[in-house]
Amino acid sequence: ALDAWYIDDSDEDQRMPHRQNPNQPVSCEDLQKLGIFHFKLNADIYETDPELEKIRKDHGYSYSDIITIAKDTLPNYEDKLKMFFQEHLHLDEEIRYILDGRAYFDVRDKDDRWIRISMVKGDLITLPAGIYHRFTMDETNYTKAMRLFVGEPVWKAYNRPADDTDIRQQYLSSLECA
Ligand code: KMT
Ligand code: NI
Repeated sequence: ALDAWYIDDSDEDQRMPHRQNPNQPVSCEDLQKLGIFHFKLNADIYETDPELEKIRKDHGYSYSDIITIAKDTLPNYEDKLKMFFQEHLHLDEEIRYILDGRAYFDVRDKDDRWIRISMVKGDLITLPAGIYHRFTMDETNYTKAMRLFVGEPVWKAYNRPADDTDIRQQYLSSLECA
């Protein structure tokens, strides 16, 4: 199961866990209600993994690439980390599979509170189009991740506020009970 929690509001280093005391855990079911899904895979065999193949086939994730985020491997490391940590949304799903290392994804819940999701090797997560989110390294400063996409990737991020976009309105509607 994923480890996720509501973060505190201290402005110490974003790489720290920012847990509240006592910890305020968020369950996998809570995340599913926000449209977030998680798969646990064996990252040691990602190149030949039939489970990954099945997920890709079922969801149409035809595109993939691999990004290694570390000071020495990613050009403009500091700038990119700042960009990743800007609260934003996309017009498409964001799908990330941690192949090595670790990191955090922060997502807004329906009351606009930040949830931090701990992502370690083997975690694949899908964030729905229109959800506000951000990404940060943790204290280990190293992540290798597969980025998946349906068709040609569109990396464009809409920084908050993006509340007047159709995708944001559609996402908010999807959270309401029928
Ligand atoms: C994003 O959209 O913020 C990212 O792609 C972060 C790096 S991928 C783990
Ligand atoms: Ni994003």
